[in-house]
Amino acid sequence: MRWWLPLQGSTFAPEVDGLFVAILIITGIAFVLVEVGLIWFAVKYRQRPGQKAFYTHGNNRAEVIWTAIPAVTMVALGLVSNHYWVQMKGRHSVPANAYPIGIHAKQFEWQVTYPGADGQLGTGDDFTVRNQLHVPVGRPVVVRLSAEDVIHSFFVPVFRVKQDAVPGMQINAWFEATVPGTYELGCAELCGLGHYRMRAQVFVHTQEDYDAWMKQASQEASQ
Ligand SMILES: [Cu+2]
Repeated sequence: MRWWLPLQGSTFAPEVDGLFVAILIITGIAFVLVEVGLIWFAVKYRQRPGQKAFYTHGNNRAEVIWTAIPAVTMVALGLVSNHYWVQMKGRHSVPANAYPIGIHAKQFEWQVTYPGADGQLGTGDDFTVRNQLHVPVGRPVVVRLSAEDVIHSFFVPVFRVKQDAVPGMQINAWFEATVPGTYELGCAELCGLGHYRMRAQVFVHTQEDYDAWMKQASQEASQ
């Protein structure tokens, strides 16, 4: 039983989780310090008989310190996360050898188009399967996302990949699966009444199994 984050199923997962935990620890420390200070001051300076309130501007040095530390922390986190962002979502981030799969989102299903034997989308041997995303393990995959009607969001938690699919646009999202198994793809954008059932299964295969599945599925599709 997993009580914390989902399985780390792609090359992105350790980096995303590392950043998540780092931010959680930093904000956790800040939270504890601020709350302890709040309670400490509320008790220490509570109203007591004979004690008179007085006006104070505050303390310049303390203000500079508690502004500078969060500012530097934010910039550092921004730089680190930008490094990961460029890897995952940067304009030139998709590896040249990535295996292409088309995903068309519509109310309320995922239409997954496979490139067939030639490994190329947009050719005669392409075929489409509903609500099943099959990918090979250990190989970069690029999904070409489009939407039929409204904005949907392609979200595979084990890959730590989430990308909106927007009508009128084709958006590329890439990942490299690392652990064979069966996982979940969900729509992460409230897209209508059937949003809750807009989900698909993700099958991560070894290359051998993937080739066998591809052969069988393309035969079934052509019949
Ligand atoms: Cu949706």
